[in-house]
Amino acid sequence: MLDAFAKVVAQADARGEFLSNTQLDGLSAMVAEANKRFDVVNAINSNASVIVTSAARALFAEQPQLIQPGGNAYTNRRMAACLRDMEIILRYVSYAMIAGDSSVLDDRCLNGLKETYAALGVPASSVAAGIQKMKEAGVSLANDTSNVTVGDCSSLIAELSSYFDRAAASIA
Ligand code: PEB
Repeated sequence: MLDAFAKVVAQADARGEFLSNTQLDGLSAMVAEANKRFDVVNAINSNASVIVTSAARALFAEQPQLIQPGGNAYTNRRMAACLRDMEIILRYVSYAMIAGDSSVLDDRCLNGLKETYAALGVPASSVAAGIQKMKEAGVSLANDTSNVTVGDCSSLIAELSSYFDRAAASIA
């Protein structure tokens, strides 16, 4: 598991070089913008259950077969497993966001997940659709300017979106 700092150190070390100015500038910008990053992560953490439940509700409205007999979210046990999976994925997206690097998401959540869903007979494309809905909810919460100092968060929002997209793409 890497964060943005460990990542550039590993890259530079692989080449036996000092950190480049570009790498230093990137880290410097990250430090300068750090409070926004904390606000984004806080918006997700403190609204995690809303993000998960609203995304699940939207998913089941779009794909009602999932909650009908024979569906993959039919029975309390499967519904609970589904909501739990969405929460796990959201949690790893939040870790990637605070780390500024996707490796924790890749290594500890996405690695082998597609194969796991195939083995379980859970439709991974439906999970991916659920992730896209969590992205919409997460991005809109992260873009909420009430109770924070207003600033340009476009690159952080793009980064946040990229972690959701990465999770969806890895299992789709
Ligand atoms: C991944 N999900 C399930 C299982 C595992 C995961 C390992 C099998 C074990 C269990 O049931 O608990 N676990 C999960 C994960 C990590 C992990 C992401 C990452 C670290 O350790 N059903 C639907 C939707 C979807 C869904 C499409 C969006 O209709 C999910 C939610 N996951 C789902 C279901 C099961 C499951 C298990 C229904 C239970 C499948 C079954 O037992 O029939």
